[in-house]
Parts: sequence; C-alpha cells; structure tokens
Amino acid sequence: MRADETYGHVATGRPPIITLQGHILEQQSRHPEATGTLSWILSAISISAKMIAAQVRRARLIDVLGSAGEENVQGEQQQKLDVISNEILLRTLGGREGVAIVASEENEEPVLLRDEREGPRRYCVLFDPLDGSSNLDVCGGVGTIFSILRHDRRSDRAEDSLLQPGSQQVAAGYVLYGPSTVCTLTIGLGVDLFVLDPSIGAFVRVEQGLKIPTHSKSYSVNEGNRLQFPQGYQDYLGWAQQNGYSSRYAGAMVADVHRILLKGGVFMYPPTAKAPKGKLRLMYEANPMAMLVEQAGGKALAAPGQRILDVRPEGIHQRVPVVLGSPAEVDHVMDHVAAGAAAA
Ligand code: AHM
Ligand code: MG
Repeated sequence: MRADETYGHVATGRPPIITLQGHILEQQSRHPEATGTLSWILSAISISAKMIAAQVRRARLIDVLGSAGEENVQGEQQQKLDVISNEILLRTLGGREGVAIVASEENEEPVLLRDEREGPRRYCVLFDPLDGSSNLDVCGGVGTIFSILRHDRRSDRAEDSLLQPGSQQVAAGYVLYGPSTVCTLTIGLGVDLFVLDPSIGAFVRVEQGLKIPTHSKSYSVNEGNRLQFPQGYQDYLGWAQQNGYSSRYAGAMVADVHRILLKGGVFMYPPTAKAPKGKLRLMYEANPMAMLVEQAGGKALAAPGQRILDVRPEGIHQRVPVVLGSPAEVDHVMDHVAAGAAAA
C-alpha cells in the first residue's frame, strides 16, 4: 500500500479522496520514464469536459439546441452544441505542446498542429465531441469520446499517422453528460471511474479497476432496424427474447456503453441494408469503447473472431460493426452470427 493510501485509511478508515488530476499524476509517478506530456493532454480533455458539461446543463436556457444548419462530413446535421463542443476541444488541445494532430468526427480533415520530426514525443488525439447529440433536445444522455495514439513521425500526411489499429491506443475514455457528469478512463492499466463534483469543479475518483459483469441478460440495439440485420443477428434477438432478456437502448453510445460497463449485457450496432458496415465510426467511437471494454474484462468484436482493436483502419472516418460487452453475452451474439453466415 502506498503512503498516501495508508494515510487515507488510517485517518478515516475510508479510502483517500483522489481527483482526476491527482490520479493522472499518481499514474505518471509510477512510470519514471514518463515526461508528463500525456498527463497534460488528459488534463486538457478534463477541462474541455467541464466546459461542455456546463453548456449541456444550460442548453435549453442559452439557445444552443437544434441544428447549426450545416452538415458534417458524414452528411449529418450538426447540432449547435456539436459545433461548440468541437471548438472547445480543438482550442484546449491546440494549446498543449504535446499534441501533434487532432482529428474530430466533426471535421473532414485532421488538423496537424506541430510538424517537428524530432523533439519530444507527441500524441494524436481523436474525438467525437458530442456523441448522441440528437438526444440533446429531449434532455437525454450525451457524451464525449476520445482516443489517444502516439504520433508516428515517419508519416508525412497527418491522416497516415492516425491510421493505426486500436490496439495501439495509449489511452481512451469517454465523458457522459447525464444526471451526473462521469468520466471513464483507461491508460492501459484497467478502467477508472470519476464523477464531476460541480461544487468544487473537479472530477473525483469513485472506482478503480472497474470490471464488467461476466454475463447479464440484457441487450442494447436499435431494434427498429431488426429486419435489415444479417440473419444471425435476427436469430440472436429471437433467441434472447425466448430466454428472458431485457432490452435497453438510450440511442447514445456513451450512455449505452456506460450501462453495459456497470451492469453487463451486450451493446451492438450491426450492419444494416442501408449501412453495410454499421453506423459507428472505428476511430472515434468503436476503438476507444473497445479499449475500455477489454480493459474492464469484456469483449469487443466487429465480426466472429474479429477484435475491433485489430481492425486495420483505411480512412479516419470509416465505420465498423460493433458488438461489445460482457464476454458471455458477446459470445451468444457471435455464435448466432457465425451460424447465420454459415447457413447463408
Ligand atoms: P452521432 O455521433 O452522430 O451522435 O451518432 C452516433 C450515435 C451513437 O451514439 C448511437 O449509438 C447511435 O448513433 C444511435 O443510432 P440510431 O439512431 O441509428 O440507433
Ligand atoms: Mg458519435
């Protein structure tokens, strides 16, 4: 037990109070070779999250709901808060020396911030600034998802440096703006959970080494698309319904994955006739969530036997089918999908 932990336990019999900032510094001190660059980037994300949370909380009052009147690179309407959140992240991360490239779901091209081939180790930060933003108008949960990769200095083009499989992520996480603002983070050593205490303006650690339940009779999918799914997914849903499963779907990946991490079950966005690779983006949504779920002991697959984290990206905005959650529940889905494909 470390000295600070001992102090907390001895003084009060309860664990010490650690903020996200303190947690990051604590992790950094365990890696003597660390320069603090990654810590500095995570602190920029935490500041962005507090700023976005403040906007989300007052959204109806400050007239930032609804469409900004433009389409993003995916051809979808941008909400005003999408644009605001994107700008907050670009501005906070842009000021951090350690960030070489930022890429956002909302921007067609990644932004190359610093080009030096030599110098300190730098990172690329990818994010979906406000995932599930169509939930905003009805006061539903929305979130920010982020992924951090090492900058590959051998690449000339910013996009090439970003096209690394998810297994190369150095850190990943999301912030859920719900009744509480919750930050879930992994830097490859398990998953830790923080809750924003608005009265002190800090994220406070509430759980370390989060573990996903190994199984739970719950699935999360847009069932309105059911008849468009490949046969195996349809068969799985029939099987689950015959076996007493519950259906839970918030329509915002951050909210759905958060529930799965805490309560177990399976979240999926399968291929559909309209979107043969599914709807979710590999780099901004699937990879960071897959890293979190695997770090919590779960599984995250794009197809039977195909880890999302092993998918080789070809474009920064590419989409991928997603099935993630409790290991036993992901297996149930993929067993049906494999059988459906074999029968076709
Ligand atoms: P967004 O990034 O444009 O908000 O879209 C992603 C969202 C996810 O949060 C969610 O899982 C999914 O879209 C819901 O899609 P659908 O409405 O098709 O069920
Ligand atoms: Mg999204």
